[in-house]
Amino acid sequence: MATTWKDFLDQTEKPDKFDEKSKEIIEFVNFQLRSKRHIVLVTSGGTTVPLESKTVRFLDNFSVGSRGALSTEYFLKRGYAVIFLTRNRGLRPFLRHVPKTNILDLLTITDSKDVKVKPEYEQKILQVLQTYQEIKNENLLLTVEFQTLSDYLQLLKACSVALQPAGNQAVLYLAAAVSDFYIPKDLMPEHKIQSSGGPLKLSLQLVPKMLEPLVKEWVPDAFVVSFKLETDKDLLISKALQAIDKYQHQIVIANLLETRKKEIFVVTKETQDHVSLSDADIKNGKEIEELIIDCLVEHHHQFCSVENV
Ligand code: PAZ
Repeated sequence: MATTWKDFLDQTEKPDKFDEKSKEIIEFVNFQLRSKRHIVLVTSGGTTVPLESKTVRFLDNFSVGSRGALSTEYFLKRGYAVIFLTRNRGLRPFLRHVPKTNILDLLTITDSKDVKVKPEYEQKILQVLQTYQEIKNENLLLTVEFQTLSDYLQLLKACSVALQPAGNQAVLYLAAAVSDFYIPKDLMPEHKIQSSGGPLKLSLQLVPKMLEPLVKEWVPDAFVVSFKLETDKDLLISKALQAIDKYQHQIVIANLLETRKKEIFVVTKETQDHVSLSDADIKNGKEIEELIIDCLVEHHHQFCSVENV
C-alpha cells in the first residue's frame, strides 16, 4: 500500500503512450521557452477511481471541466501558452461554443456530394474555427488527456517536471477535481465484482498529497494556484488558509459547489479577495473565469517582478 507520493507513483501504472506524451510536453515547453512566452498548466475535470483491475466499474465525481476549459481560453487571450491536462470526456476550450447538437445535425450534403456546414451554423462555426486554428497554428495549446486518478497524477508530475526550466514564468492552475481516495492495486480484485457476493463493501485508502512534492521538488520556482472546493461555507476560507500554510504555494482559489460559477475567493498568505459576478454581468454572459484569470495574471506579473529584483 502506498504511503508516500513516491510509492504511489512507483506502484501505479503509467498511462498509455506515457513516454510519447512526456516527449510532446517537453517539446511544447521548449518551444514556448524559445518564444519567451509564459506557460500555464491547466488541469481540468474529475479523475476516476477503478474498482477492478479489468475495470468495469469506477468511482467518479461531479466535475465536467468547465472551469478548466473556460480558464484556458482566457489564459490564451492574455498571451499565455497552455498545457491543458483534461479528463478524456471533459469540456474543451472553443468546442464549447459550437452549438450543442449532434454533429451530424450541423452538416449537410451538397448536390455535388460535398459535406458542408448548414448555413444557420456557418457564422458561429467560422468564428470559433478561426480562433482555434490561429491558436493551433501558433502552437499555443497542447491537450493531454487522462481518465483515472493514477493517469492524472503520473501526467501531473510529467508536466510539472517539464515546466521546471520555465522557472517563475510557469503557472500551475490546478482546477481538476482529484479523488482523495483510491484502491491500491494489491487490494483490487482483478475481475468484475459479482453481485452474487452480496452487498458491496469498499475500503478506500488515502491518496498521498501531490501538492507537496510539486511545490518543493517538481517546480520549485513556479507560480502555483490550487483550488479548494467545499460545500460548507464555514470551512471554506480556513481550509484554503491551511493549504497555503501547509504547502507554501502562492494562491488558493476557494469555491463552494453551489455558487462556483458566480463567486470565488482568491486567497493568499496575506489577502482574501472576494471575486463575483454581478446580476448585470450574468445577464451579459460574462464568465467568472475571465475575472479569475485577470486577477491571477496580475498576481503572476507581480510574482515575477519581485522574484527578478
Ligand atoms: O469542472 P467544473 O467547472 O464543473 O468544477 C470546477 C471545480 C469546482 C472542480 C474547481 O473549481 C475546483 O474547485 N477544483 C478543486 C476541487 C477540489 O477541492 O478537489
